[in-house]
Amino acid sequence: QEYTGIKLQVIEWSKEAQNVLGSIEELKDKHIYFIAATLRPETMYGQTNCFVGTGLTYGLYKINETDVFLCTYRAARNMAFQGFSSERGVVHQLAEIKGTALIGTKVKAPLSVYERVYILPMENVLATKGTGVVTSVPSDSPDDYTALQDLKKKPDYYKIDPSWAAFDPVPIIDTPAYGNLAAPTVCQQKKINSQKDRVQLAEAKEIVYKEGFYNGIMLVGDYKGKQVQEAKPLVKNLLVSTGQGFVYNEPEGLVMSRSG
Ligand code: ZZB
Repeated sequence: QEYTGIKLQVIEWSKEAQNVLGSIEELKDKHIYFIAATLRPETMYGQTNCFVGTGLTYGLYKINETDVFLCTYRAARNMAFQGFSSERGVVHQLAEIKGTALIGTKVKAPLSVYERVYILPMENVLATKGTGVVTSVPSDSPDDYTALQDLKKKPDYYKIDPSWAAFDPVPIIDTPAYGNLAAPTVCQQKKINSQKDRVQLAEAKEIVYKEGFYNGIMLVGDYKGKQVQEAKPLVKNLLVSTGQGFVYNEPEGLVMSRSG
């Protein structure tokens, strides 16, 4: 599985993260990035937030003299075999932190129309997939749309400040069947009410993915007017060539056997 790793730079830590990480000397003056794994680089214009799993633990890993990546240990280890560490296969962990402590951290999401977005909680983040960090595009991902709606409806329950979730989905891809906000449209049609509606969400994801990929037209950004299929590798190259992203492979068989 080939992912694009997206680098979301930390602008300001949440209070809790500041407490855990603030005194760590090796993190001072470093560029620290949440690393999200995506299969849809062309949708990055519509990022409204970034999700972490509340039950997951993350590490901060030294990549080189200036950069630190935040992701699961599993992902850091895979990356260490793909050139993201000074010594092949060796991870250099600087700190560890729980997903819940990261919520409310302010980051810069590459290409997003929003200047700054927040780290927010999602219930269904898989520890065994990607980096455990999931950047959120509610316009074109039913999972993201539903999780963000849940947060907007119940900020107290999810222990977030409402302002962190106060970002509207951005029309970034036009589709003949579901218009320019395909995920919200399909979620409404299927009457999906919460991120706990797993079965319907899986169906919605399949539908939205196919329609966007095969019939979608870019409405924004550097490849506005182009078909999604055509824009996808171009946006990926743009992210990589500007240092805002990188190509990351997940050895699927290996992942399955390790995660058990
Ligand atoms: C941005 C994005 C925009 C995504 C979109 C999807 C969509 P798949 O096909 O099942 O492999 N993802 C990545 N890592 C995780 C994780 N650890 N736990 C849960 N979800 C994760 O799904 C790949 C997608 O799953 C990735 O691409 C990522 O979300 C999410 F408009 O990144 B995507 C219709 C889907 N649209």
